[in-house]
Amino acid sequence: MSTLRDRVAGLPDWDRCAVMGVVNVTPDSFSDGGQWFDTELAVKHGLDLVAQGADLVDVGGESTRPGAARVDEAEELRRVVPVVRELAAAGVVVSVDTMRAAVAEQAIEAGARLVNDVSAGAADPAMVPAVAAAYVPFVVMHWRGRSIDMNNRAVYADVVGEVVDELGRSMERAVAGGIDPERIVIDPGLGFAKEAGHDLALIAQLGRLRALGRPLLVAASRKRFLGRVLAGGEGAAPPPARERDAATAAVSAIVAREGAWAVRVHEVRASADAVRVARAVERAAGAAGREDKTANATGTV
Ligand code: PMM
Repeated sequence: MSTLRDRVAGLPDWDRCAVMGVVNVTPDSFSDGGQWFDTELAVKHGLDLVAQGADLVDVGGESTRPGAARVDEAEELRRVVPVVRELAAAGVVVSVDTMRAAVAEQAIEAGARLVNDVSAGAADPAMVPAVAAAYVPFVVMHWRGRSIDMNNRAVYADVVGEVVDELGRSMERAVAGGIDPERIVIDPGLGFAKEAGHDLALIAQLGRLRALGRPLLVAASRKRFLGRVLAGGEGAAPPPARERDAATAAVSAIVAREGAWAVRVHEVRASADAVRVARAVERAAGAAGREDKTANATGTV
């Protein structure tokens, strides 16, 4: 665990784990599909998330849920760019969630300040050069292939070790393609080619990902592994995605305490509280540590 705050060049410093609110401008995302599938509603939702405590807002126009088919580029542009433009004009720090370089480029022109590509540049060879040229921060997520068949790739001997190695290679490719290492954020890709046990192991051993030396984004919000945890026994029905927000906030508190740079969540308010509590506990731990040292030095313990 680090008490030094991670910094990402090109983005504000938040002095605690940041909260990234999600705006999915899609008809079919597994957790909130269809709710914000309209520019005006999506913009309003983004502003509401900021009012609830989001530090930045991640706008996406393509669902990455397991089994999802791709949308075409023109449609993705139509969904994403106007929402990015309006939120950025309102002063919101906007991230764009896309696997397409053309969408990233137009979103950046419209004011996006971070590119969040779940494929880390693997889905579109033009992505890394586009992000490098725009000189914006880039999320490198652990990914083993497209949503359509990713569940078949959830095979690991040592999930944490393999995720660290594969993320390290994706980072190297991004840097070789011209992206400033100081602008890279890494993400374990919870639920992407992973079973519930893999996701939990990654959360439990987040410190091993910090060995990669870059700030960590954790996106547990409403994911299947939380459904499994809440269902209890094997074979029991998991609660629907929208009933996993308290569990999501619990993960936010845990990973914030473990030094995550940001959490990506659909329901912001509870996670905004969770990261503030984690920060207060971190400060108290720092103060207690200093008191212990003083007491030891003066022989009072
Ligand atoms: N998960 C989803 C979408 N985008 N981006 C990052 N960086 N990390 C993730 O784990 C991630 C993501 C899928 O969830 P959603 O479609 O419900 O938002």
